[in-house]
Amino acid sequence: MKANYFYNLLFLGFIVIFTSCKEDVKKESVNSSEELNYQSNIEAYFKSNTPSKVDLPYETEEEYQERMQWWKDAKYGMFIHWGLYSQLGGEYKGEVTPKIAEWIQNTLKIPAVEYKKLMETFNATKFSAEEWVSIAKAAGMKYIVITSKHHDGFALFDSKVSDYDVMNTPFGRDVIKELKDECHRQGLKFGLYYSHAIDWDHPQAYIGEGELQNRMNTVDFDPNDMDRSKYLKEKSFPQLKEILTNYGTIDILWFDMGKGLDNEEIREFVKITKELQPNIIISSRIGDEVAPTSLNKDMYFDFFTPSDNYSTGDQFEIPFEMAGTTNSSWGYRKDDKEWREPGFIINSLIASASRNGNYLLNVGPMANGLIPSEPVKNLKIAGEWLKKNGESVYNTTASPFPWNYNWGYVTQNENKMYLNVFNWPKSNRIELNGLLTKADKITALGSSDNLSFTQDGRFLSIDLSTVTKQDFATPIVVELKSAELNIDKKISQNIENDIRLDRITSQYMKDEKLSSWNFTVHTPGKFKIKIVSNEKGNHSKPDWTGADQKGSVQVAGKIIPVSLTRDTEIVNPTLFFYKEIGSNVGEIEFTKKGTYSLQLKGFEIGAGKWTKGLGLNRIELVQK
Ligand code: H79
Repeated sequence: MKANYFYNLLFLGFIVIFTSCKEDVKKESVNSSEELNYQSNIEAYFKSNTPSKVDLPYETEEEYQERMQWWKDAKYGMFIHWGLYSQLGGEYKGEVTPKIAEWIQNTLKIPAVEYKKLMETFNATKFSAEEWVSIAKAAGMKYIVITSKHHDGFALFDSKVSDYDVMNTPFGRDVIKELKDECHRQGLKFGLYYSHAIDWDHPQAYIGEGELQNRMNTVDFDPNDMDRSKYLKEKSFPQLKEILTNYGTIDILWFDMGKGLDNEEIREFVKITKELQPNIIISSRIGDEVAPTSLNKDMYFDFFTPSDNYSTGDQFEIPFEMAGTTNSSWGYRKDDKEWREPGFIINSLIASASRNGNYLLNVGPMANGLIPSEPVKNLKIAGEWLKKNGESVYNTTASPFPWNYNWGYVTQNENKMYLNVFNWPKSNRIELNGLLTKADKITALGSSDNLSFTQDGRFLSIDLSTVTKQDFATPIVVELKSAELNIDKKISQNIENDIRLDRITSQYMKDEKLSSWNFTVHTPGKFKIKIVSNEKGNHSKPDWTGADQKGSVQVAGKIIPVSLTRDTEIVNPTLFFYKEIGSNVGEIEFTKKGTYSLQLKGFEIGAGKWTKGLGLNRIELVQK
């Protein structure tokens, strides 16, 4: 999937569209956390979706925020992929699929008539909605999203539109109804995934040409002889109406893989959805996310879905939701035992929360209805941590700082800031850089003992030596004198004298392949320069594009030629399958205090999993 893409581009899209009337439009800039006014851009976004075009009820920004509130507070949901493919567990007639298990029909080119025979044996004797919802609840999840129909076309609900549904299996129970009722009984919100564009059972489900044809069923059907409007009219629109009509309130509609649909069709999907469920929340994969600038004008969605299992520390224009797997597949895969550890899960969740995002973590139940025991165990352990420390996650808002910290992540709730320490520093101290609001009181979450701290100018330094370190992460609560934070967003050397230049704080000029930062130095000296970049691409064969380009670093009057080498490797849980690669590129001396600039030249930057260019994460200047 070429999806995703475009972290930066999302920003760029908004910046370009919404500032283009001003005369001072400069080059494209990636970050500009200081200048960007998120609120007004959201407003502009909604105003661009006027009723005249989409024929939707107009919604003000306040109404949007209100409708999204439960979702933003929830932070954590369970994704469930379950269907006929669950019986195969990634293997068909002795052949193991090299790709994600729910794609097996497509990847192994199984003829539809053969694949459909799986209906005859679908009998989930151990299925219990109560058990699934209890697992999600014990994990600390606040909502569930399940595949009402995945790409194979098989419906897990009672459909009058198509016989290819769960009612025509020996199981014969409406899974969607049972799960929905149970979710609402146990107080969880309930959403549906619906594969609106791809359908391997319908002969007319045309997506597009070239690469897009890999997503279609070309084993049984001839792509040259397809009329998508028939598929939409005969199956996709009417089934969408069924799931939005027959089950009471549906809280989320998780459209996926909408690339290939045109804007008129997308508008029709939105219209049906919103008319039947006015408060529903819609995923951005309803359309082609590769072209956000045009989508912003013509589309309507409520949250943005960045690349699966790939969180790069960016903060988006609208809230995002990172969808992730507990092993490497969405549908059950019997040979995949590489389960995500509780610490990884907690890390991904908090990394998302600290950047205005939710985490939708998947389980792939087996055909008998049981969720594999390993992820259940890991989810439960993470859930126990959340039970104790949930205050630092639920109902919070993003970090007020534009940069990231080595020790962990920041979230905020009114005048409280939560610092979740994942990497315990050897010095037993952590610091905040740029906080001008005064701290009143600092404690470890769950303890009333005051921690000692110093606050001097832009630096708040906290002594952790009396804190009992928790498993996985230890939240520290900073109570501030005011909920209106005053943050100095200029980059500065930190207390340990190092300088961290995150990609998200850079100014980026794409045409000139130039990333630049300004920062202040308070303690001069010699520094090692290290460039850290992320692997990307297909998770089964991560690609590191660092060696593809050459350039230079210009800093303090010195030009240092740069060709990146794979010097160090770090596992960063938020990237799951991908590593952070460190490249040592030389040294620099700052002889005086003051403001400096650093420019990275010659490198096209593409932070997304599928975007072209170097997956730049940050540059570290470490004092020798
Ligand atoms: O529902 C889950 C996946 O089945 C679907 N979205 C999540 C939430 C999905 N994830 N990744 N993809 C789809 C990427 C698909 C990439 C593709 Fe391919 C490349 C489709 C065709 C070529 C991977 C490789 C799947 C089949 C071959």
